[in-house]
Amino acid sequence: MSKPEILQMGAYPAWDVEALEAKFTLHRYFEADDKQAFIAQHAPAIRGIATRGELGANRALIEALPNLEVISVYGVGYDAVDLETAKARGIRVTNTPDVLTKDVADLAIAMMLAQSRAVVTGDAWVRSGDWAAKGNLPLQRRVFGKKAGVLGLGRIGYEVARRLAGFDMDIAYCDVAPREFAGDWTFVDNAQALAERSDFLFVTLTGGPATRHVVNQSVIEALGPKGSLINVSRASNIDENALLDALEAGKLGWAALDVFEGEPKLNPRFTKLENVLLQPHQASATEETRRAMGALVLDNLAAHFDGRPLPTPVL
Ligand code: 8YV
Repeated sequence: MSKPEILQMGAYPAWDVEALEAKFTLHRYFEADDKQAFIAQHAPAIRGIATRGELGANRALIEALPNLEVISVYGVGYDAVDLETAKARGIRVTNTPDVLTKDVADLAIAMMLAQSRAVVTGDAWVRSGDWAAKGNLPLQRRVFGKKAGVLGLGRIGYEVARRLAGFDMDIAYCDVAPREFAGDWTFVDNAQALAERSDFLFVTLTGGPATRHVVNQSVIEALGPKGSLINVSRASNIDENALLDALEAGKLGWAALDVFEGEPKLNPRFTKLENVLLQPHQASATEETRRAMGALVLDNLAAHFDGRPLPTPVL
C-alpha cells in the first residue's frame, strides 16, 4: 500500500524526518521556491499537514488541498491553523500539549533572572575586557520577594507561578475565573489591575483572536517604568507598537520576549533598545521536549491513518 502523503510546512530535526518518512511521503513546502506551483503540483495527493506552532495552515492553504484529512501541529499553540475552515471540512487537528509546559516555564524564569541580574550584558562585559577597563556594571534589580503577575493561569502559567513561589514572590494571576488549584495566589479579574500590582508580568495566554492585544497600551503603562514584561506565549497577545513606544519612552522599564510579530524577522526598533532581552522563540527548544513533540506529531498522524483515536486532538 502506498504511504499517505504529508505536506511538511517547516523544518524538523533529522530524527523526526526519519521517523515520519518511514510511514509517510513528505513534501517539503518550506524548501519550495515557488510555493503556489508546489501546492498545485501536489495538492490532490496530500492527506495530511505536519506543521509548527507558529506556522500552521491558513484558509487558503486548507482550501487548496481537496483531500486533506488531518493537520498535526508541532506545538501547543494552534492559533495559526484556521480551525473554522478545518472544522467545516471535517479535518482533524492535533497539537503537542503537556510535553513542553515545564521547559517553557523554565525559560520564562531564566528570562526574568537574566534580564534583572544582567546575565547577558555581564557576560559581554567580561569577554570584551570592559570589566578590567571600565570597572563594574551598573547595579541590578532584585528578583526574590517581588510582586509577580501571571496573565493566563493555564498549564504554562501554573508552572511559571509555581517556580516564582520558590523566589518568595507575591503571586497574582488573571484568568477568566479564579482557579481552584491556585491556592493562596491572588486572583485579579483584569489585565490592567494585574499589571498595576506587578513588578514582573508574565504573559502565558493562549494565542488567537480572543486574546489579541490583551496587553495594550494601558496595561503596559500600568506596569510602568519599573516594571518588566515577559512573553513566552504569542506575539499577538501584546500590542507590539504600544510596547515599543513605551520601552522607547521609558514608560515601561523592561521587556523579555521570546516571540515577535512576523518572526523570525522582527521590528528593527527592538534591536536598538537596551531595555529588552530578545530570544529566538526557543522556550520549548530542549532536545528532550523537541523529541517528545516530534513523537506526538508522528503518533497523531499515524493514529489518524490507522483509524485509531488521536492521542492529543484539538478538533
Ligand atoms: C513552537 C510553540 O511550536 O508550542 C508552541 O505553540 O510556539 C513552539 O513550541 C516550536 O518553536 C516549534 O516551531
